[in-house]
Amino acid sequence: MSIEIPAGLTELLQGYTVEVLRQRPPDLVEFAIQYFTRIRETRSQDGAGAGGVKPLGKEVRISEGEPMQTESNGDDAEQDEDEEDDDSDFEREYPASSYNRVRLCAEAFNPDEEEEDTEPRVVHPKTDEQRCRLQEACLDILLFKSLDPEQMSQVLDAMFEHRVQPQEHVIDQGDDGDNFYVIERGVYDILVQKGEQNVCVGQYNNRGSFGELALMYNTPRAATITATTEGALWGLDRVTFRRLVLKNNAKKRKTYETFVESVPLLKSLELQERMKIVDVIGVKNYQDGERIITQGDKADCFYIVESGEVRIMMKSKTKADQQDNAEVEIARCSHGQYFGELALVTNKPRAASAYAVGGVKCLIMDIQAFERLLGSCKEIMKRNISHYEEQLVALFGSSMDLRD
Ligand code: 1OR
Ligand code: 1OR
Repeated sequence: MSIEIPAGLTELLQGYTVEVLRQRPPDLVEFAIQYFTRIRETRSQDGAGAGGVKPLGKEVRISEGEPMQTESNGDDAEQDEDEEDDDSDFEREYPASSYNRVRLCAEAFNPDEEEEDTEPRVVHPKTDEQRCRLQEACLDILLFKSLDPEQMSQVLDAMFEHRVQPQEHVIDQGDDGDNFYVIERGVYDILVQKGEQNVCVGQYNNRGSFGELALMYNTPRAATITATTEGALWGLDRVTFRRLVLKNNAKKRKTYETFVESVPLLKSLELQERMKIVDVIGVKNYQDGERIITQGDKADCFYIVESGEVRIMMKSKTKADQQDNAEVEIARCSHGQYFGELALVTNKPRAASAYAVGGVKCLIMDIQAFERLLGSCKEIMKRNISHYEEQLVALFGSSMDLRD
């Protein structure tokens, strides 16, 4: 008995499989419903038959509550009109929630492909005063550190201000990811569901950023973020984030794959885990003599030396030296070595200062990524911390405990 394979079946299933592999959705059935619904919709608009399956490779804009302008060159004008027509038909038939889900899953930007950048740009107009505040807030955002000036300018154009009220849920765990957020001000709790309860696992205090994971990996939101004070955030839509930041991350992975493999601390991690570290690190250059860490400061970052040398200095404990605030050199870190872990592990202020010796390049990770990705490396760090304590006694004759 021979079984005839219906025309179009292979292409249909192949298309679905490719999208699954590209986007790695958490729920295959849900994704299949959205994928095939979208195909049926496209087909009925095109009047195409079962064989006319269109790849879902085009990014679709997600509309924000805030006013948004899109900039496009003349060539895109007609295409934009078509897109608007498509959207309104589509919206009529599908309720908003499922519509957004389909839109989120419909995008299939593959950062490894050098695609031509033809999408209309998102631009939220800003006053000079807003732009100044935004630039200030973005200065230390690690994910933006490797963007070139043109990409950074597109990011700034696309960001929109979002004022928050105390108790507001900016992100709810389990939701689809819509925006990435940069903090201008305000305190935000990070809550993770454990059993029936939402447990607070950390906090952002007037700086930093969040909401990158769902956008990077096409996963549901991994945590709930609530404002505990009034605050101001800057949002960046998913499509722009993926187009600019993910594209850059693909380059970062290529550049740093071999380096992170050579870092002794990260040896025990799986390749996938090391790549996730690369995804969230920022790269920063320091000039000779520049201070990287200041003893006594509150800590929110961890550092790995990519190139150059870092001198670790501690305020001396002798009376004479204390008076003129003298520092003594206690250690040096070079290629592949790390520093700035102690304060993160002990939850204390920085135990020493760090200075660049010549030009230095460091990979920097924020405390949330450190907690999330380096949990399994903490034992190694703790072992090294006991060496610090021995050295401290030898150097200063002090039995000060660096941990509590
Ligand atoms: P997202 O898009 O998943 C929630 O939306 C955001 O919370 C997430 O991106 C991160 O930006 C941020 N685990 C997961 N997400 C976290 C965490 C975190 N901290 C901040 N976010 N952990 C806490 C580490 C202090 C690990 C918890 C087990
Ligand atoms: P941190 O977050 O406290 C300063 O910021 C960093 O200097 C610290 O993390 C370590 O990464 C690094 N004692 C304390 N911190 C040290 C030491 C150290 N060496 C490097 N750091 N000792 C030197 C041991 C060779 C003992 C003190 C005399």
